[in-house]
Amino acid sequence: MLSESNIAHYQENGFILLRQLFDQSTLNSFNNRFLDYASGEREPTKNMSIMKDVMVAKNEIVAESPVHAINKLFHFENDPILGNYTQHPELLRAVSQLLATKDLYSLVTNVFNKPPNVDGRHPLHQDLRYFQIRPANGIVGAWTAMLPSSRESGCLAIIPGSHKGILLEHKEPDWEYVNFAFYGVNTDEAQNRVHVEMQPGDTLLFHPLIIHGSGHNRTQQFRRAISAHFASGNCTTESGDWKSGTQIRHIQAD
Ligand SMILES: O=C(O)CCC(=O)C(=O)O
Repeated sequence: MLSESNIAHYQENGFILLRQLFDQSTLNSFNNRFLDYASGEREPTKNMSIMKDVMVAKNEIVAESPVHAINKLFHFENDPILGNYTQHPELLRAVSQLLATKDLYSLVTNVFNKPPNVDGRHPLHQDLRYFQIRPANGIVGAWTAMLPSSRESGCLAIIPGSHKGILLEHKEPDWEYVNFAFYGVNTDEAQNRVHVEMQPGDTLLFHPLIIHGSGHNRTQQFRRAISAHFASGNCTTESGDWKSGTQIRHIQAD
């Protein structure tokens, strides 16, 4: 349950960090299931994509193992184990408090896998760039560390308060290696970013206009996180019925 000061912090800064929201046995179940898919032992479910890091895809490096090749697993909503992420009671309670409704939908689901020895940076961006539904205040992102996420291993970096701005223009960054659909913004505030170091189970909830990204993994360990975006049932789109989209799932919070 979020306190009033937690909610005020979210409204002022655009994010809130909930330490140890997920226990280790739940994280183990997510990690093991991810490894089943990433190693090729399990066939992807319908709609799921398992994407290679661009450096591996372009043969710039040879991945040490199949799991070292993977940048992200996209759309896990049809997997019963990973899908539990969007059913976690305390997560849903916090999300429903931030969105002021129990009528929730999950929009997109991801496991972000940052192996050692790839560039792996995610440029500063706003997630609203990827969504058609509005209002922005009706959407919240959740990102949970599955493995330690430190500045050294390429943790998230966010610009507190940047959610009070507008949706900026996004472009592919001028970097040598850019993963698929990683767009970035130009901002004078980049020096105000804070690095959010997280231990397994820690969960960041963040506004879709907050400017955030992540850095290189300079360790020899994986950095891995599980993530979903949630929207209020009160959101709308110009293009019509977003709730029947193939990746959208209705979720009833307690
Ligand atoms: O996990 C990462 O490195 C970046 C994730 C991210 O930017 C996002 O969830 O929008």
